[in-house]
Amino acid sequence: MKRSLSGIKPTGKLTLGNYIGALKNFKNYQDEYENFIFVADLHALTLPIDSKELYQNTKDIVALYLACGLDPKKTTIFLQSDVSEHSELNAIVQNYLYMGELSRMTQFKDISSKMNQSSIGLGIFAYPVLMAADILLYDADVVPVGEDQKQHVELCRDLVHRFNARYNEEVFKMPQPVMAKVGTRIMSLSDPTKKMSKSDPKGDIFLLEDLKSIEKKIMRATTDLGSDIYYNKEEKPGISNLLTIYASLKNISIEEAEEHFKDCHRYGDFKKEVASVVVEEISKIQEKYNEIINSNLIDEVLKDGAIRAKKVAKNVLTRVQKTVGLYGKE
Ligand code: ATP
Ligand code: LTN
Repeated sequence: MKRSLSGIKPTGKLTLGNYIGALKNFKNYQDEYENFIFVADLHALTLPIDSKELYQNTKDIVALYLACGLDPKKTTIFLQSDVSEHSELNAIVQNYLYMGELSRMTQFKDISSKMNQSSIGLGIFAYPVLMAADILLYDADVVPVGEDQKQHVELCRDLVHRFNARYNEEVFKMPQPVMAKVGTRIMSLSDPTKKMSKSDPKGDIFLLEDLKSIEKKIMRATTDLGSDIYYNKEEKPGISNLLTIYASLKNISIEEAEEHFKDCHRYGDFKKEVASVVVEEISKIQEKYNEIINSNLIDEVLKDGAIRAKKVAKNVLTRVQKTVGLYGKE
């Protein structure tokens, strides 16, 4: 059976962008694939984070994984830090990637351009190495991610080529990034030329936000000149973003969403309909989240998930250790 693997780092409260670009798609693989979904908690340490916040974010993400339809019988749900093989494989594969490659990563360039150059942490620089280890440790065939993570998966593919060529055998499986048909990059509601990101409370919609506040944010979303509803990211970035959100949540194409709104010439009416679809979807998630968050389910799922994940990870790690010639791994 083919394997799918993905994860989210618990750096903040999950947004509608995280949901549409990543989370919503994770469950699509659990019937046809062996599905591994984890919380990338070690990745969350790459930028300063309050320990209590990290703890709560981690718990919330697991509850949201379950609330969004991941079935722990079909999907192995676990914490990265519960499977020490991630760090062990990281220590090996870091030697097969180059600093030049890492410094060309868009996400690193964006983050580091806003920081004092002399205090950029090693972890944030080396982030894609650990991410590659995460993927390779499970022989993943597909990796569902939003657009901003595609480059990191491509780097992982470069590593696979290099490593397998070096040892002249298929030690690592070649992973394929897969993205949602609609909504690989949801934009901020306050500035639709910028990505919706956990760190922008004004333009964000959070999955655990009060429903009234979500509705308000959509009604106030920055829109464009004119009154027609059609998709054009350059002329109408705000309307295009809302159309994308609508299409994704209705599981239809952008063209079908345009068709639906072709006779609507008032932005207010359009926004009201988008808001109601978003509120409906998020309220269902919140209802399930509330049932889960204070139950024992989270700990049970993580305990079982760690055991299942470790079994696979250990095998792959041993294979790699033998390949590179670490003594005693025979
Ligand atoms: P941060 O604000 O800390 O950079 P983030 O909101 O970008 O975080 P990540 O943890 O980096 O979120 O991403 C988790 C997953 O959600 C990734 O697969 C990422 O591609 C996807 N994702 C994040 N933001 C968006 C967005 N605005 N639209 C679509 N997908 C997104
Ligand atoms: N970098 C991803 C999280 C992540 C991930 C992974 C995703 C860490 N390791 C492996 C897919 C596969 C992010 O959410 N920013």
